[in-house]
Amino acid sequence: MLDDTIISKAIMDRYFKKLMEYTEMDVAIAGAGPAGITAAYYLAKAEKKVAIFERKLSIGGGMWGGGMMFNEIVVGEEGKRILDEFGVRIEKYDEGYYTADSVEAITTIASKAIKAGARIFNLISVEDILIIDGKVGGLVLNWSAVELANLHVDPLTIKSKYVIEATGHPLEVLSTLVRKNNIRLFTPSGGIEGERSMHADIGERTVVENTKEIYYNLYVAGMAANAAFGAPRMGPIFGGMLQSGKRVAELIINRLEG
Ligand code: 48F
Repeated sequence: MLDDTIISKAIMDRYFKKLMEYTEMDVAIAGAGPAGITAAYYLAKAEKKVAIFERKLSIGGGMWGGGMMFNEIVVGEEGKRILDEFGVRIEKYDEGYYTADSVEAITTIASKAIKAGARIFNLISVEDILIIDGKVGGLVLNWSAVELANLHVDPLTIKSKYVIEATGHPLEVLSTLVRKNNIRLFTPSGGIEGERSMHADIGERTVVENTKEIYYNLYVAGMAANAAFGAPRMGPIFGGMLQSGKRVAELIINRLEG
Protein backbone atom coordinates (compact mmCIF):
# COMPACT_ATOMS: atom_id res chain seq x y z
CA MET A 1 0.00 0.00 0.00
CA LEU A 2 1.31 3.47 -0.86
CA ASP A 3 2.21 5.63 2.12
CA ASP A 4 1.23 9.25 1.49
CA THR A 5 3.80 10.62 3.88
CA ILE A 6 6.64 8.80 2.12
CA ILE A 7 5.59 10.58 -1.08
CA SER A 8 5.70 13.91 0.79
CA LYS A 9 9.04 13.14 2.44
CA ALA A 10 10.56 12.05 -0.88
CA ILE A 11 9.60 15.32 -2.53
CA MET A 12 10.75 17.53 0.33
CA ASP A 13 13.96 15.60 0.88
CA ARG A 14 14.96 15.60 -2.77
CA TYR A 15 13.94 19.21 -3.41
CA PHE A 16 15.82 20.66 -0.46
CA LYS A 17 18.89 18.59 -1.28
CA LYS A 18 18.75 20.06 -4.79
CA LEU A 19 18.27 23.62 -3.52
CA MET A 20 21.01 23.28 -0.85
CA GLU A 21 23.44 22.19 -3.56
CA TYR A 22 22.76 25.44 -5.40
CA THR A 23 23.28 27.97 -2.60
CA GLU A 24 26.67 28.59 -4.25
CA MET A 25 27.52 28.10 -7.91
CA ASP A 26 29.54 29.36 -10.84
CA VAL A 27 26.67 31.00 -12.72
CA ALA A 28 23.15 31.93 -11.64
CA ILE A 29 20.74 32.82 -14.42
CA ALA A 30 17.58 34.89 -13.98
CA GLY A 31 14.91 33.74 -16.44
CA ALA A 32 14.35 30.46 -18.29
CA GLY A 33 13.58 31.87 -21.72
CA PRO A 34 15.44 30.64 -24.82
CA ALA A 35 18.53 32.77 -24.06
CA GLY A 36 18.80 31.67 -20.42
CA ILE A 37 18.29 27.99 -21.16
CA THR A 38 20.74 28.01 -24.09
CA ALA A 39 23.34 29.69 -21.88
CA ALA A 40 22.74 27.08 -19.18
CA TYR A 41 23.26 24.28 -21.70
CA TYR A 42 26.66 25.51 -22.90
CA LEU A 43 27.83 26.30 -19.37
CA ALA A 44 26.77 22.89 -18.07
CA LYS A 45 28.38 21.21 -21.06
CA ALA A 46 31.64 22.91 -20.04
CA GLU A 47 31.10 21.42 -16.56
CA LYS A 48 30.28 24.71 -14.87
CA LYS A 49 27.84 24.71 -11.98
CA VAL A 50 24.82 26.59 -13.25
CA ALA A 51 21.18 27.08 -12.25
CA ILE A 52 18.29 29.07 -13.66
CA PHE A 53 15.64 30.68 -11.47
CA GLU A 54 12.34 31.15 -13.29
CA ARG A 55 9.32 33.00 -11.99
CA LYS A 56 6.67 31.07 -13.88
CA LEU A 57 5.39 27.52 -13.55
CA SER A 58 6.42 26.92 -17.14
CA ILE A 59 9.86 27.47 -18.59
CA GLY A 60 10.54 28.68 -22.13
CA GLY A 61 9.58 32.36 -21.86
CA GLY A 62 8.39 33.76 -25.18
CA MET A 63 9.36 30.79 -27.30
CA TRP A 64 6.23 28.67 -26.83
CA GLY A 65 4.02 31.27 -28.44
CA GLY A 66 6.01 31.59 -31.69
CA GLY A 67 4.55 34.69 -33.34
CA MET A 68 1.12 35.88 -32.22
CA MET A 69 0.34 32.41 -30.81
CA PHE A 70 1.26 30.59 -34.06
CA ASN A 71 3.63 28.13 -32.44
CA GLU A 72 6.34 28.18 -35.10
CA ILE A 73 9.63 30.02 -34.85
CA VAL A 74 11.95 31.36 -37.53
CA VAL A 75 15.75 31.26 -37.38
CA GLY A 76 18.53 32.28 -39.75
CA GLU A 77 21.71 30.38 -40.67
CA GLU A 78 23.42 30.77 -37.28
CA GLY A 79 20.28 29.84 -35.39
CA LYS A 80 19.87 26.81 -37.65
CA ARG A 81 23.36 25.62 -36.73
CA ILE A 82 22.52 25.82 -33.02
CA LEU A 83 19.16 24.08 -33.45
CA ASP A 84 20.98 21.37 -35.43
CA GLU A 85 23.36 20.94 -32.52
CA PHE A 86 20.40 20.48 -30.17
CA GLY A 87 18.74 18.05 -32.59
CA VAL A 88 15.65 20.21 -33.16
CA ARG A 89 14.02 19.43 -36.53
CA ILE A 90 13.98 22.40 -38.87
CA GLU A 91 12.57 23.11 -42.30
CA LYS A 92 13.93 25.50 -44.88
CA TYR A 93 11.35 28.12 -45.81
CA ASP A 94 13.43 30.44 -48.02
CA GLU A 95 17.10 31.31 -48.54
CA GLY A 96 18.38 32.05 -45.00
CA TYR A 97 15.02 31.42 -43.31
CA TYR A 98 14.27 28.21 -41.42
CA THR A 99 11.32 27.23 -39.26
CA ALA A 100 10.89 24.92 -36.28
CA ASP A 101 8.00 23.91 -34.07
CA SER A 102 8.34 26.19 -31.05
CA VAL A 103 7.24 23.49 -28.60
CA GLU A 104 9.79 21.03 -29.96
CA ALA A 105 12.46 23.74 -29.87
CA ILE A 106 12.03 24.80 -26.27
CA THR A 107 11.41 21.33 -24.83
CA THR A 108 14.47 19.95 -26.63
CA ILE A 109 16.76 22.80 -25.57
CA ALA A 110 15.57 22.53 -21.96
CA SER A 111 15.97 18.78 -21.89
CA LYS A 112 19.53 19.02 -23.26
CA ALA A 113 20.42 21.71 -20.72
CA ILE A 114 19.15 19.66 -17.79
CA LYS A 115 20.78 16.47 -19.02
CA ALA A 116 24.07 18.36 -19.45
CA GLY A 117 23.88 19.18 -15.72
CA ALA A 118 22.08 22.53 -15.46
CA ARG A 119 19.35 22.92 -12.82
CA ILE A 120 16.16 24.82 -13.41
CA PHE A 121 14.19 26.05 -10.41
CA ASN A 122 10.77 27.19 -11.52
CA LEU A 123 8.26 29.16 -9.43
CA ILE A 124 11.09 31.21 -7.92
CA SER A 125 11.41 34.93 -8.64
CA VAL A 126 14.55 36.96 -8.54
CA GLU A 127 13.61 39.96 -6.44
CA ASP A 128 17.01 41.54 -5.83
CA ILE A 129 20.71 41.14 -6.41
CA LEU A 130 23.55 40.42 -3.98
CA ILE A 131 26.42 42.95 -4.05
CA ILE A 132 29.77 41.97 -2.54
CA ASP A 133 32.60 44.54 -2.54
CA GLY A 134 30.85 46.58 -5.21
CA LYS A 135 30.41 43.60 -7.55
CA VAL A 136 27.47 41.36 -8.30
CA GLY A 137 27.81 38.23 -6.16
CA GLY A 138 24.50 36.42 -6.42
CA LEU A 139 20.73 36.61 -6.47
CA VAL A 140 18.02 37.28 -3.92
CA LEU A 141 15.15 34.85 -4.35
CA ASN A 142 11.60 34.43 -3.21
CA TRP A 143 8.72 32.16 -4.10
CA SER A 144 6.73 33.63 -6.98
CA ALA A 145 3.61 32.88 -4.92
CA VAL A 146 4.86 35.28 -2.23
CA GLU A 147 5.33 37.96 -4.85
CA LEU A 148 1.94 37.29 -6.46
CA ALA A 149 0.09 37.35 -3.13
CA ASN A 150 2.04 40.43 -2.11
CA LEU A 151 2.99 38.82 1.18
CA HIS A 152 5.49 40.43 3.50
CA VAL A 153 8.00 37.57 3.51
CA ASP A 154 11.74 38.08 3.40
CA PRO A 155 13.73 36.38 0.65
CA LEU A 156 16.75 34.04 0.70
CA THR A 157 20.06 34.63 -1.04
CA ILE A 158 22.35 32.48 -3.17
CA LYS A 159 25.92 33.24 -4.23
CA SER A 160 27.39 32.89 -7.71
CA LYS A 161 30.62 33.96 -9.38
CA TYR A 162 28.63 35.38 -12.28
CA VAL A 163 25.01 36.31 -12.90
CA ILE A 164 23.21 36.33 -16.24
CA GLU A 165 20.30 38.73 -16.60
CA ALA A 166 18.01 36.86 -19.05
CA THR A 167 14.60 38.14 -18.00
CA GLY A 168 13.80 39.43 -21.49
CA HIS A 169 11.99 42.68 -22.25
CA PRO A 170 11.42 43.90 -18.65
CA LEU A 171 15.08 43.66 -17.58
CA GLU A 172 13.99 42.92 -14.04
CA VAL A 173 17.36 42.20 -12.46
CA LEU A 174 19.16 45.11 -14.09
CA SER A 175 16.33 47.55 -13.32
CA THR A 176 16.47 46.55 -9.66
CA LEU A 177 20.25 46.92 -9.60
CA VAL A 178 20.03 50.42 -11.07
CA ARG A 179 17.06 51.51 -8.94
CA LYS A 180 18.61 50.49 -5.64
CA ASN A 181 22.23 51.41 -6.15
CA ASN A 182 23.93 54.56 -7.24
CA ILE A 183 25.99 52.94 -9.98
CA ARG A 184 27.11 53.43 -13.57
CA LEU A 185 26.50 50.51 -15.90
CA PHE A 186 28.97 49.72 -18.71
CA THR A 187 26.59 51.36 -21.20
CA PRO A 188 27.19 54.61 -23.12
CA SER A 189 24.97 56.63 -20.77
CA GLY A 190 25.79 54.64 -17.64
CA GLY A 191 22.12 53.76 -17.31
CA ILE A 192 19.66 51.45 -19.08
CA GLU A 193 19.43 52.63 -22.70
CA GLY A 194 15.98 51.11 -23.29
CA GLU A 195 14.47 48.85 -25.93
CA ARG A 196 13.75 50.27 -29.41
CA SER A 197 10.86 49.37 -31.74
CA MET A 198 10.82 46.32 -34.00
CA HIS A 199 13.58 45.77 -36.56
CA ALA A 200 14.34 42.07 -37.06
CA ASP A 201 17.55 42.54 -39.03
CA ILE A 202 19.22 45.03 -36.69
CA GLY A 203 17.79 43.35 -33.59
CA GLU A 204 19.12 39.92 -34.51
CA ARG A 205 22.59 41.30 -35.16
CA THR A 206 22.86 43.60 -32.17
CA VAL A 207 21.57 41.07 -29.67
CA VAL A 208 24.79 39.11 -30.11
CA GLU A 209 27.01 42.24 -29.92
CA ASN A 210 25.15 43.45 -26.84
CA THR A 211 25.62 40.16 -25.02
CA LYS A 212 28.32 41.18 -22.57
CA GLU A 213 29.21 42.21 -19.05
CA ILE A 214 27.09 45.21 -18.12
CA TYR A 215 28.26 45.57 -14.54
CA TYR A 216 30.94 43.80 -12.53
CA ASN A 217 30.16 40.03 -12.81
CA LEU A 218 26.73 40.69 -14.34
CA TYR A 219 26.09 39.74 -17.98
CA VAL A 220 23.05 40.50 -20.12
CA ALA A 221 21.77 37.95 -22.64
CA GLY A 222 18.79 37.60 -24.96
CA MET A 223 16.23 40.36 -25.31
CA ALA A 224 17.56 41.87 -22.08
CA ALA A 225 20.84 42.63 -23.88
CA ASN A 226 19.10 44.73 -26.54
CA ALA A 227 16.82 46.40 -24.00
CA ALA A 228 19.85 47.31 -21.88
CA PHE A 229 21.96 48.69 -24.73
CA GLY A 230 19.23 50.54 -26.65
CA ALA A 231 18.69 48.19 -29.60
CA PRO A 232 15.48 47.07 -31.35
CA ARG A 233 13.30 44.09 -30.56
CA MET A 234 13.17 41.47 -33.29
CA GLY A 235 9.87 39.62 -32.82
CA PRO A 236 9.44 35.91 -33.47
CA ILE A 237 12.83 35.26 -35.04
CA PHE A 238 14.79 33.37 -32.39
CA GLY A 239 18.25 32.71 -33.80
CA GLY A 240 19.62 35.77 -31.97
CA MET A 241 18.34 34.43 -28.64
CA LEU A 242 20.15 31.13 -29.19
CA GLN A 243 23.34 32.85 -30.36
CA SER A 244 23.20 35.22 -27.41
CA GLY A 245 22.82 32.32 -24.96
CA LYS A 246 25.78 30.56 -26.55
CA ARG A 247 27.86 33.75 -26.58
CA VAL A 248 27.28 34.60 -22.92
CA ALA A 249 28.25 31.06 -21.95
CA GLU A 250 31.50 31.36 -23.95
CA LEU A 251 32.34 34.73 -22.36
CA ILE A 252 31.80 33.40 -18.85
CA ILE A 253 33.61 30.12 -19.50
CA ASN A 254 36.64 32.20 -20.61
CA ARG A 255 36.48 34.21 -17.38
CA LEU A 256 36.12 31.11 -15.24
CA GLU A 257 38.98 29.35 -16.98
CA GLY A 258 41.13 32.40 -17.74
O1 48F B 1 11.10 36.73 -22.36
P1 48F B 1 11.98 35.55 -22.53
O2 48F B 1 11.61 34.53 -23.51
O3 48F B 1 13.48 36.14 -22.77
P2 48F B 1 14.61 35.77 -23.83
O4 48F B 1 15.21 34.45 -23.52
O5 48F B 1 13.81 35.61 -25.20
C1 48F B 1 13.06 36.66 -25.75
C2 48F B 1 12.04 36.07 -26.71
O6 48F B 1 11.19 35.19 -26.05
C3 48F B 1 11.17 37.12 -27.39
C4 48F B 1 11.92 38.01 -28.30
C5 48F B 1 12.89 37.48 -29.28
O7 48F B 1 12.57 36.85 -30.28
O8 48F B 1 11.80 39.18 -28.24
O9 48F B 1 10.54 37.90 -26.40
O10 48F B 1 15.49 36.96 -23.89
O11 48F B 1 12.17 34.82 -21.13
C6 48F B 1 12.43 35.52 -19.95
C7 48F B 1 12.04 34.66 -18.76
O12 48F B 1 12.39 35.34 -17.58
C8 48F B 1 11.36 35.15 -16.62
C9 48F B 1 10.08 35.17 -17.43
O13 48F B 1 9.03 34.53 -16.73
C10 48F B 1 10.52 34.42 -18.69
O14 48F B 1 10.27 33.04 -18.60
N1 48F B 1 11.46 36.21 -15.63
C11 48F B 1 11.17 37.52 -15.80
N2 48F B 1 11.42 38.20 -14.66
C12 48F B 1 11.87 37.30 -13.75
C13 48F B 1 11.90 36.03 -14.36
C14 48F B 1 12.29 37.38 -12.39
N3 48F B 1 12.31 38.53 -11.73
N4 48F B 1 12.67 36.25 -11.75
C15 48F B 1 12.66 35.05 -12.42
N5 48F B 1 12.28 34.92 -13.71
